[in-house]
Amino acid sequence: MPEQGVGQRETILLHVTVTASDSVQPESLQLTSTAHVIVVVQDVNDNAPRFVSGPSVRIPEDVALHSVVTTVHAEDGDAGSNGEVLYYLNSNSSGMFSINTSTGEISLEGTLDREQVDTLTITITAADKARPAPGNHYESHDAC
Ligand SMILES: [Ca+2]
Ligand SMILES: [Ca+2]
Repeated sequence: MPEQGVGQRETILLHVTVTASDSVQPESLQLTSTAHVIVVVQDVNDNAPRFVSGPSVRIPEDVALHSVVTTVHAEDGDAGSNGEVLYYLNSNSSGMFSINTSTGEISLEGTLDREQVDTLTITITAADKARPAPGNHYESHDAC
């Protein structure tokens, strides 16, 4: 099997052979039956998304409204929906920014004025799509 991506490593195929035999003696008279059982080890959501994008970005104050100013990215080592990441902006963005929940693209939604405010801090949360949500599978990330 070829090497798979991080998100797919959690599914492993184990091939087990089960042999049933009776205990008649001598052994040459024993009857046996063999079954092949495939055991599929399913993924458990034991990885939280981890941000791999930088914690800060510099943007010019005249950047156009609604344009993408940066993209955040988090990785999750689990398989399927356990490893698919969604991004959320916390309330501290004050309407200045919006985020694409699927891609992590952050767009400018308000007018910047460096002479008034030269650093903005917003908090982004990455959460995987595991259901039901266990509550400890996401982390927050500050971007300036
Ligand atoms: Ca896992
Ligand atoms: Ca996960």
